[in-house]
Amino acid sequence: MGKISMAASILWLALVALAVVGEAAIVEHTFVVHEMNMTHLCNSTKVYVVNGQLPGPQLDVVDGDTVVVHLVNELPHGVTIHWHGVRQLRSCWADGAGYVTECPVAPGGNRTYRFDVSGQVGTLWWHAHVTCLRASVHGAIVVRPKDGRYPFPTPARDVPIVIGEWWTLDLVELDRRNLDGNFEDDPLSATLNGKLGDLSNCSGVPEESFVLDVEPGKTYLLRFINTALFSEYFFKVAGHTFTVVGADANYLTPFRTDMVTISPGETMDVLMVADAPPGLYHMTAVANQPPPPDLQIRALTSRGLVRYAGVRADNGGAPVPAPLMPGQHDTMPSYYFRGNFTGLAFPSRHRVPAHVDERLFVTLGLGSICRGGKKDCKLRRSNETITVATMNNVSFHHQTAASLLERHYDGTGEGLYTEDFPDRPPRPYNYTNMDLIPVGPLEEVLEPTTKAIRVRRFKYNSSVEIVFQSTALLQSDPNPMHLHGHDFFVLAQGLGNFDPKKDVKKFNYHNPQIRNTVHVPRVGWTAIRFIADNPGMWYLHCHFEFHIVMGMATAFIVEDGPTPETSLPPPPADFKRCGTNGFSKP
Ligand SMILES: *[C@@H]1O[C@H](CO)[C@@H](O)[C@H](O)[C@H]1NC(C)=O
Ligand SMILES: *[C@@H]1O[C@H](CO)[C@@H](O)[C@H](O)[C@H]1NC(C)=O
Ligand SMILES: *[C@@H]1O[C@H](CO)[C@@H](O)[C@H](O)[C@H]1NC(C)=O
Ligand SMILES: *[C@@H]1O[C@H](CO)[C@@H](O)[C@H](O)[C@H]1NC(C)=O
Ligand SMILES: *[C@@H]1O[C@H](CO)[C@@H](O)[C@H](O)[C@H]1NC(C)=O
Ligand SMILES: *[C@@H]1O[C@H](CO)[C@@H](O)[C@H](O)[C@H]1NC(C)=O
Ligand SMILES: *[C@@H]1O[C@H](CO)[C@@H](O)[C@H](O)[C@H]1NC(C)=O
Ligand SMILES: *[C@@H]1O[C@H](CO)[C@@H](O)[C@H](O)[C@H]1NC(C)=O
Ligand SMILES: *[C@@H]1O[C@H](CO)[C@@H](O)[C@H](O)[C@H]1NC(C)=O
Ligand SMILES: [Cu+2]
Repeated sequence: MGKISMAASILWLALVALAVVGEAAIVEHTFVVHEMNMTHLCNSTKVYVVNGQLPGPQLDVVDGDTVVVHLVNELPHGVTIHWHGVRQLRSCWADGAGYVTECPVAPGGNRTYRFDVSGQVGTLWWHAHVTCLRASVHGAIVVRPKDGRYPFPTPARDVPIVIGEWWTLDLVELDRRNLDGNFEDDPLSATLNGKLGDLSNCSGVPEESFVLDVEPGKTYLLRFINTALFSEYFFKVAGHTFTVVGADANYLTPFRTDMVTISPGETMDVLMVADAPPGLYHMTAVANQPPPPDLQIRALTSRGLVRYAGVRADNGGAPVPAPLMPGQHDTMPSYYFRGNFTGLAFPSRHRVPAHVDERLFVTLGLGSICRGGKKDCKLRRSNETITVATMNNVSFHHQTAASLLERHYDGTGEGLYTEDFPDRPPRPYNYTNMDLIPVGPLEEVLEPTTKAIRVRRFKYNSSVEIVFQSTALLQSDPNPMHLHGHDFFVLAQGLGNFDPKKDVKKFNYHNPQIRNTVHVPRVGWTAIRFIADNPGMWYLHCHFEFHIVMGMATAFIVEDGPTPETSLPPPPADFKRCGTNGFSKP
């Protein structure tokens, strides 16, 4: 494995040299996905990784480059890789969403992904997009500007900060348990760049911490990625502040903050100046969660260190300051943090469509279905029901036999999916009534739901507006919603129930942020708008893993436009179609 990644990085260096002289380069890697034993907290655990690395290898590209990744599957499970946030303009076949755009690569099989990264600058990432494997099969995609210039002072160095989780439960087993409505499993710890940090120990021996080495006065570009399955995180560094300059590979109007808040699926580019008295400073990442009566998971934290050059390991005898973090149940700092996001306007490219062709209002919540296909069962989280997650009272059914894109392309979608995803909730209620959190009588009538594959079709070039409403139905989680193949404008967010009469007035048409993932606040709403300009079949889902597994997902079909340049091309010559066993053909 070492050899492969070494060869890949030498190749990469050669290719970057090309890119520097201004030509679009081909960035080529081989990703071998395999099992490995890793020891943390005195326990050897089997993990799924790429090229022996956790986090996996970083893809370094320049805006305009082509990426070619040869995926070799040495796992006993099927796998796909999704290039999270990459626009994939007219390359839906390379999106890597399991059973949506392709059937997974069989054990022992392989596949080549080929796509352009164009018109995007900043941080994206890649991850497995089948079952829960993305908890350890993931890595950064760093996209640098063609001319090397940023709309902010050039940093001395950039450093990915991958927030993750350390799981000892087998991830395929975790998926099986989530599908069965069980979401009570926890990771053991949070991680920063794969390190659990010194707050975790086994028999008093602390775990290794992530260390950021800095020189006084220099500026660092921290590239945050939240790869965690379950939690939004707060992140701080004692004695330092941040300037947030980008998110999801789009620039933001810079704003100052002393805390970064990031939800699963999001990325954020953040400048930090090493302007404190030279010394050691703790950095802390803490997961937040809604307070009881919502179901509680273990408090998750990882701690690292900022180390100024030349400072002794004992900090010259002085205590190492640690940042003061909000309480894990305080979700309001997340809401206010997100209120500060505006896009750095590029008037030509980034004009918000003034008209709306399709308007959707989508509720996000939980529900339940009867176990074993029964018609009637005891509700309120009894063992006769399976808890599922829904969008507009539809729980996405994860079939494992076909690719929705292939069937759409072949015109054989009938019988597999229907195109009637509802534009609004079928049964309006007080979405944010906290009494809906179990166990009470109120939710009983709203709780029953159905599993189905109901997708939504859009004409090419239509302007789509969606208001996502997080509900309190059985729980009050926020929902980081991620759309494949498109970036969208985030027009506004609010708490409580969305009220079209007064809330539309808050929409920012002037300089909204442009994102591929948006954190819809806890018992609140977020409004987005985008142009459906990328023909194909695109997954839309919550990036909390238990929510997606439980069905908080759907897919958007974007029709072909009038010309070849506005249509989805046929699958690439080496594209491996679905076989009869639910894996791609060899
Ligand atoms: C991991 O450890 C188990 C138990 O010791 C062993 O059977 C297995 O072969 C190891 N796997 C790898 C990939 O080294
Ligand atoms: C990919 O799969 C093909 C067909 O099974 C095989 O011939 C080839 O050797 C494989 N390539 C790699 C790199 O594993
Ligand atoms: C070690 O991990 C296994 C799962 O891989 C788990 O069953 C066991 O309880 C763990 N042991 C300890 C001491 O944490
Ligand atoms: C080890 O962890 C335990 C429980 O998390 C904690 O109480 C203890 O202080 C830690 N010990 C050290 C030496 O860090
Ligand atoms: C911006 O963030 C600050 C600090 O968290 C907060 O007080 C303020 O309300 C935020 N602004 C908006 C518009 O939400
Ligand atoms: C369901 O729960 C009831 C009451 O808690 C218990 O008696 C019964 O054995 C359970 N059934 C199954 C199939 O677990
Ligand atoms: C909805 O529920 C919230 C929270 O319980 C409550 O404050 C609000 O008054 C309710 N709204 C309506 C229209 O009943
Ligand atoms: C969902 O639909 C079912 C009927 O299939 C209905 O009983 C239930 O009340 C609906 N729930 C919501 C939240 O709309
Ligand atoms: C897309 O729509 C815009 C505005 O509605 C229009 O100006 C443009 O010509 C359309 N493009 C295509 C390729 O249909
Ligand atoms: Cu969710």
